[in-house]
Amino acid sequence: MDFWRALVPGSTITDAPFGELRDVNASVAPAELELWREQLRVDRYFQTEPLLDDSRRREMLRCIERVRAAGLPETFALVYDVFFRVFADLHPLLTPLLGPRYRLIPNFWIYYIETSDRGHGFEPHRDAEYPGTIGEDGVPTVLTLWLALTDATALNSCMYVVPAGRDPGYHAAIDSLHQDGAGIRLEDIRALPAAAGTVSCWDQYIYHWGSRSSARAPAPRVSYAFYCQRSDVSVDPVTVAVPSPMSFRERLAYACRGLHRYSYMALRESPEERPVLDFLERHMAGAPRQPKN
Ligand SMILES: O=C(O)CCC(=O)C(=O)O
Ligand SMILES: [Fe+2]
Repeated sequence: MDFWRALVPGSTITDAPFGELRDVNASVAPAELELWREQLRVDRYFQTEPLLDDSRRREMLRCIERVRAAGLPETFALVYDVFFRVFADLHPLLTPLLGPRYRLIPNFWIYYIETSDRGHGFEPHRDAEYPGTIGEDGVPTVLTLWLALTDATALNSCMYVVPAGRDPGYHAAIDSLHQDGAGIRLEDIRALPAAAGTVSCWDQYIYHWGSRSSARAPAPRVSYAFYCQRSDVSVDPVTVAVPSPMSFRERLAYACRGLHRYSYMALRESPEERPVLDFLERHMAGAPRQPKN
């Protein structure tokens, strides 16, 4: 822990990373919420205006830059409280959309897309980890939250989605979790540029990807993503109450869980990566072999 504290002086690591959400007094306008709920029901995604507290956003960026400069995967920045403190900004959005006592599914990823054409986001996919997560009212019961920590533009890699109604494979994916994006027309692809501080949100089945960056991009695209779910559905054995205490070791375990789940494309290609995968498997939350203490 001393290593992490020295790496980003001023960014705390405590056992209560969420802070006191009861005191949150920020709010989201009811009319806006209704529009987003409707867009979630029809298109299965929406984006807010920038709503993250700016000093928190900058602190997250600082942590990510330091972790990266230390040669570590950016997702380890999760050890710092600020990545959970940000729920103060999200709470007024998530409570009406997912109900009180919504839970965090700790499938985290921090994206840092460099300003060159080597940098790119996740390839086209459906998140599709859990089947049947659409409520009776058509509103998703599990949401992906994607927080823009820098401006995400067409030049530095923004998200692209295919609104559900324009995607011939969308409905079958709800139960089958298939990844196929066949039959999508190019004109139906929607770019989601996002100013820093914007929250983008989608369901488990929408077809989406992060595009390729370019040397002409003025700044890297940095974003932070995870899932949240209603409290009355059960899709994953590992979920976290918001707020709740969380130890340093648990946060490391969640970082390992995210890296193991989402870096499979990079890691499984070569035998040299086996020791890294072994490490992640040993330490991640929800793994067959749990950390010893
Ligand atoms: O940021 C990206 O490139 C992809 C993000 C994504 O697919 C997700 O968070 O579900
Ligand atoms: Fe995704």
